[in-house]
Amino acid sequence: MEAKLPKRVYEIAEAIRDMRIRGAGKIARAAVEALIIVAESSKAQKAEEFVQEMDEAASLLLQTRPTAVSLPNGIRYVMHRLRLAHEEGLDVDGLRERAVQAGREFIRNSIEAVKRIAEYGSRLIEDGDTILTYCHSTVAVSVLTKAWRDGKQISVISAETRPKYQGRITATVLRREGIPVTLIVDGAVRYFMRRVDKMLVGADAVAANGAVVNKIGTSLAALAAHESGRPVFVATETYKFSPETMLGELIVIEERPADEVLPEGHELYRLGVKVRNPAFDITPPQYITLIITEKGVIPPQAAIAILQREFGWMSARELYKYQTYIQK
Ligand code: RUB
Repeated sequence: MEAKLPKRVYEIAEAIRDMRIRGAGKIARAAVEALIIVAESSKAQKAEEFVQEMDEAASLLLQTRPTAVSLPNGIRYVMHRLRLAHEEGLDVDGLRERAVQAGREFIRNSIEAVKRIAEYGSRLIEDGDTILTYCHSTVAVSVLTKAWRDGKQISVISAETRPKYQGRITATVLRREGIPVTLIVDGAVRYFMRRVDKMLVGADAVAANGAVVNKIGTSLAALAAHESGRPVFVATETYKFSPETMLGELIVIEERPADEVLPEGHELYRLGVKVRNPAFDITPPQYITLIITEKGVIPPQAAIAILQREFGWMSARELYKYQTYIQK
């Protein structure tokens, strides 16, 4: 029988799905927060019931957005520790404590990671730099803000990022800091590239081969940067690295509703025009200069080393077993 989860958990899942909570880091923290809510409010009497409730919440949250690897990794962080505690034979209160502790630890580490990336990343920014950014990444913004607060006179070109215009959020946040910002349409990225010193973006996922998944259009911008010989930096926490890609799995690219591109009822639909709305694309490692993580700055080719360090304790078999466990 399916457990009735707290209302707030459905609300969080819905907010992630319809992008009121967005950006890979915030998505992961919100999902883990939801697991903490389930753990704290569970009325389960038996350990099995408690684990089942947590499992149901995990599956609900996992289905909200498919591309941000931070989401399954955040959920895995809590559920793996819960599973170990269950194997140890802990009772409901013991399991609750472990789950809440793991959740809080993930959120704390995640916030700490962003601060550290800001420190490492800002060292790559020079006084007088003009930096092109795409979409809205909290991590990329924190790098730019840190550089600015350190006294570097930077300016930013923000691509507006159709169809949801996250570039406007970036422009708002940076402008409120006092940073000079120019907003451009996505199609103007190559036009401006020669006036730019660097490109900086966040990530939704990083694959074992160093390819980076980020907002649709990032790979075109990176291609233009490559053509103009401009460095491309990606600022991302290591929990956005995808362990499944070590086993050759591909990252799923989310396809969002057509009405984000063309409003419902538009004449073009009647004419039979199809609309496609992939939310992310893949930038190959050869167009990426460096990936800035909380563990240090690495070339994209070293992504596998990060994955082995973070997830090396799981053999391929273990990982599959665990994956099945959380996707049940
Ligand atoms: C957001 C996006 C961001 C990454 C990183 O896409 O592509 O660049 O998620 O964000 P969406 P952060 O708006 O569709 O969620 O650095 O904040 O984790």
